[in-house]
Amino acid sequence: MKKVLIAGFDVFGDNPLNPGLEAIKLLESQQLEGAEIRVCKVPVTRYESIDTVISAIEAHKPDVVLTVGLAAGRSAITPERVAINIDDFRIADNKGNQPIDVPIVSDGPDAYFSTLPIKAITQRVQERGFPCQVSNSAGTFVCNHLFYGVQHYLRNSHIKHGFIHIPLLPEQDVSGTQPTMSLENIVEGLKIAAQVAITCDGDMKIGAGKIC
Ligand code: PCA
Repeated sequence: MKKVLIAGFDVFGDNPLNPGLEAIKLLESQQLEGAEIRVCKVPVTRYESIDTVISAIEAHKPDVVLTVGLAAGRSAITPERVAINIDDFRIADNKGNQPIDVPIVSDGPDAYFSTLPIKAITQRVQERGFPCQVSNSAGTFVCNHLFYGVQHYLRNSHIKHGFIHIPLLPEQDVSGTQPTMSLENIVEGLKIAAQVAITCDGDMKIGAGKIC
């Protein structure tokens, strides 16, 4: 039986909830077709986040790793295309670190692409009725940091990995001014993404480009 590790971030900043954390609590007991789900809670802290996911990879030996975090302001599930080798934190992480323009891996390449089939995931999630779009920037905070660090660790491995940002939960926007997605839909979308990643060899060549 194949295994998918889904790693969700803990709470951070002034958000009392992280939908990534809430999603992994529900995903822990769920099953995919032909694959089991393992989950891992990730601290929103430079390097500790990477070490936590590497330890979970070593413990569970998954075929696919999905790392998941909140992107407030987004209206869709967004598989990230690329991780860049820079930390430029607009706010401090949960241990007070706030690096500005510091490489994550000093001698690492400028960027790594996701090894998930991001186009196939996007198409399948949309077909099942959930908003989903390829994103071309995971930002420069701990999500990008984790995405880059895990991809660097997996650079010579057959384990597929990529980062997926998800929207706020409805209860996180009591002013009603931000886009949100229900936890049920987020969980369903992540399950579809995991199933596609387990099943798909390579990706689909379909356009998802943006003009700025
Ligand atoms: N989102 C933040 C870090 C943790 C999370 O869930 C980010 O996008 O960097």
